[in-house]
Amino acid sequence: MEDSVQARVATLRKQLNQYAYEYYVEDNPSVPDSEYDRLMQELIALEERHPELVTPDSPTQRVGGEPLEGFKKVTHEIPMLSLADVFNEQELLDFDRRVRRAVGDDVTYVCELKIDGLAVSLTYEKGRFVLGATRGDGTTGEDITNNLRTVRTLPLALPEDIDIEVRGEAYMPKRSFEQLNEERRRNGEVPFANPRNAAAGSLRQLDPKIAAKRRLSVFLYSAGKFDRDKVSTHYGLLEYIRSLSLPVNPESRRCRTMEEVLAYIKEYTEKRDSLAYGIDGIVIKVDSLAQQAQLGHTVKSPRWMIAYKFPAEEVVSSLENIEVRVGRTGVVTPTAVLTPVTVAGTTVKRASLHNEDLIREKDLRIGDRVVIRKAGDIIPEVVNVLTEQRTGEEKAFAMPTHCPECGSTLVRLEEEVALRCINPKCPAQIREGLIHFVSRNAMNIDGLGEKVITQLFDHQLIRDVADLYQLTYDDLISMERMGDKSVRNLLEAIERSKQNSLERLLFGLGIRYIGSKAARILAQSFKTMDRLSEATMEDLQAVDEIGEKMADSLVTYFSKPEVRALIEELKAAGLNMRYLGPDPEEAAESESPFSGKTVVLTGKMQEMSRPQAKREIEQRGGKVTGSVSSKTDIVIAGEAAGSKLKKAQDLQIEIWDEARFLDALKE
Ligand code: 0OX
Repeated sequence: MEDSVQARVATLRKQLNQYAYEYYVEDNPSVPDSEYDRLMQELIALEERHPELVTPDSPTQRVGGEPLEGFKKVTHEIPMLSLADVFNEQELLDFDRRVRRAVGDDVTYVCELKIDGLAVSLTYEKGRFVLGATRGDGTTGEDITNNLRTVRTLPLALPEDIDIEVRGEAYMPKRSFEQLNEERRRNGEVPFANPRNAAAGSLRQLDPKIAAKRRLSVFLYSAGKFDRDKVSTHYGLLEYIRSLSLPVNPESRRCRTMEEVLAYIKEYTEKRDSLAYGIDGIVIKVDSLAQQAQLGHTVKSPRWMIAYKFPAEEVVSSLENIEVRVGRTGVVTPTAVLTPVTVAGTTVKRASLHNEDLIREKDLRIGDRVVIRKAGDIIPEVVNVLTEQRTGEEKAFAMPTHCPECGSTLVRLEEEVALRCINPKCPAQIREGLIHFVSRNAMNIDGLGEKVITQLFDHQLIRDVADLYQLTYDDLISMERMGDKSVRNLLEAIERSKQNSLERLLFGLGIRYIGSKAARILAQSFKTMDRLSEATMEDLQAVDEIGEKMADSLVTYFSKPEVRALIEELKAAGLNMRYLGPDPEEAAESESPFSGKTVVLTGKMQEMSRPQAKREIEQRGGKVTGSVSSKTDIVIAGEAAGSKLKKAQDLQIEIWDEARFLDALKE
């Protein structure tokens, strides 16, 4: 091969890297896009002709590699510590005092923006990007090299052949976040709650092609292993990292006094909204590396730095209405319908009001101006009412005494805050029950979602689950947005569902306390619907994991004549009533969102007591523990969740609200 090809390839890569840096990092391109594209095409063509010249750090290789099966674990040789938080000026001054007591009065700080993303580590060997990892629990993270490769602002090769591990925050710029969510809404996908979740979700994609489309970015602010002789201050380290053409946030500043630190905080509290990326506070670090070493660190975080967290963003909106919804189990929940407002990066239109007590405590009236905030920056809540802005036109709200759908008297069961409609014939409960019956982890009838069920129900084509099996082509074609093809597919899906194994049907029937795992255990133990429906309390409780409450619920359920009639009807329609399940171990592993997960419950839930929630999770293969740690997979936050929720946020653990939890139980 001619030397000239090799030389040309090298020149092209150098030029492309330079232009990409100007474009993505400096936001100041020196050539038009067309020139960049032309050079890229030339490089692609040369590499196609000479595949032996392709290297992993070539700018053509941002999206290489096939989807992974799972992420490999990465051990951080130097642990990735986290930040200690303070929430007010006083705590900040206390920090300063502690620092001065330890190292004397000659202290300079560096103030940085606290980027709202997730911590990552990037390893370069001989100047080449070889490994990208998440922080994980600080000791062990996940290998997300292929996804980080797709981040345009990260060079795949450094200008020097050095070994260095740099650390920083991966984030999704506000604009990219909005575009992504718009697209997701258009495609009928659930939008991300905030840019941090979107960034985390993108970096945890097994297919790098998806990450590549997500337009992530990174700011680097520290180093793991590197040649420490290079620098003696944190600010010097930032400059050094920047000199390696790695992206460093430009807003960092040395501050020589606490007045300057406070001025920096004030300045960026005001500039916050105009930045292209989300920040959730300011990080204050001791500048001198010698002083940092003197201060050391606790198990969790360095003593030489602190994060000042901005107070949760609060905005004002109007309470347009309070809607009341009846769920499958009859629980009635009030929801605030708000004039849409942006809070902490996303649009909020509704907020759960949980129950009547909360409405009374806050004295909420329809038409009120209300303060909204997101608990833990995630779950929208109404903080209080601006009573001084009342005009007198506001209308007091009273929870209905009767079910809004069936008119029967609502009751408050013992030990429950929630109101319930206990009419088993309540159309709302029946409709929700039908939606549950066809859902993925129950009968899994594709093409039969909430909208179609509601239409069929409103047209009185279905009143119970047996009616689903009597639907005809003519019934379905008359529904909105149902064409010939979708009707045929749907009929096929309904037909297919008749062959489901017994546990799906059992779960789908929505028997109280019988989640998908209990349904599977029952199906495995009793094998047929007939045997199960004849089982006594003793027979049922003899099964491991079936307690008194479940047994009682089953006996009561099967003793009802209308249940017996329904089961006969389903039999006559040709539904399978036997357990066909394969390997029970395997099935138990794969199907619940809780299998193998460690879950922490915090705050007060409306629909379920804590012990019940615990049981539901355990029935689905999850473990419930009392405190949040890096081993926690999910934190379920009810109302007024406190320090555990905060800790979960700090550790970047997945947080669910009650609605999401209840949905997951249905799965
Ligand atoms: C940020 C940010 C996070 C250094 C050692 C422990 C924390 N989110 O922007 N962490 C750090 O510092 C590390 N700095 C930041 N700017």
